[in-house]
Amino acid sequence: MTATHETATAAASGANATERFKSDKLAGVAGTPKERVSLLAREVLEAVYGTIRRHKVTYDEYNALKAWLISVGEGGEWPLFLDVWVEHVIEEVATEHRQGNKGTIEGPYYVPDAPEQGARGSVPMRENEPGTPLTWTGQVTSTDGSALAGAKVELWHADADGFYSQFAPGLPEWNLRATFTTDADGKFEIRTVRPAPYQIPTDGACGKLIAAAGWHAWRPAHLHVKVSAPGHELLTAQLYFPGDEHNDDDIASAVKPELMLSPQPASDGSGGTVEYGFILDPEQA
Ligand code: MBD
Ligand code: FE
Repeated sequence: MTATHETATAAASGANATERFKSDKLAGVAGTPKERVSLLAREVLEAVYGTIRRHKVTYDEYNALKAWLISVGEGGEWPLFLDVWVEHVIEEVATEHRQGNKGTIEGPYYVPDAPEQGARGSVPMRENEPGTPLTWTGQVTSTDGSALAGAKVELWHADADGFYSQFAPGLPEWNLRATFTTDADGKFEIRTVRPAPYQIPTDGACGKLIAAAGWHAWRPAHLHVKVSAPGHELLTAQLYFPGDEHNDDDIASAVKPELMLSPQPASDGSGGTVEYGFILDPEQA
C-alpha cells in the first residue's frame, strides 16, 4: 500500500461523497402530498417501534444508537450507509417493470461528465496502471431489438487497490472514469483494467457497525455503468466477475446472476476480452 492511500480514510471519502450529494435532491419530491410523507414516515417509525418492543431495546442501546447516528453524519457516511444497506431495495422496486436490463445500485462514487472517449477507446488511466487489462465490447439496443446509436455508456470503477478517483486522494481526477458514445450500430469497445474487490471504509461509523455486528466489509470486484439514450430509461448497473469470493455475500446486496462478465484470455496474452451489451426500455408514456 502506497503513502497515497494511507489517507484514504472513511471521513475523507465520506466527506467527498456527502459534498457531491448536497445538490438539490429535494426538488424532485417538491410536489409530494402530505399524506404520502406521513404514511412513509409513520411506517418506518412503526417498524422501529416493533423492533424495540420485540427485542426490549434498552436505554444504553438507545443512547449508543443516538451517538452512532450522529457519528454517521459527522463522518459524512450517510451516502455510504444508505447505498450499502438500503439502495438495493429501492432499485428493485424502481426497475421491476422493465423488459430490458434491470441493473443494480449506483453506490456513492458516481461523478457525472467523465471524459468522452468516443465509441472505442481506453478509459483514462495512469501510465503504469496496475491490474489485468480488460477489453469489453458490446451493443446497446432497445427492447424491440433496434440498435441505439449515440447511446452513452458511462463507466467508473475502483483501481486494482480498490480505490476510486475523486474519493481517495492522490489519484488523477478522472482515473478509471470515462464516457463512451455508441457508434451507428449501437456498438462500443472499452479498454480498461480489472478492478479489485472493494472493502468499504472500516475506520468510520459504518465500519463500527460492521465490526460490532460481526459482518464483513467486502464488495466483490465490480465495474459501474450508467447507460442512457434519448427516449429510454436510464440503466444503472454493475458488472461482476465469476469466482469472486464475495459474489455470494456482497455487503451491498447488489450482485445479480445476469450481471456476470466472463472474460476470456486475449489471444495475444494481454489480459482478457469480454462481450456484454445492454437492452434499454423505452420511456413509459
Ligand atoms: C462502492 O464502491 C459501492 O459500489 C457501493 C455500492 C458501496 C460502497 C462502495
Ligand atoms: Fe463501487
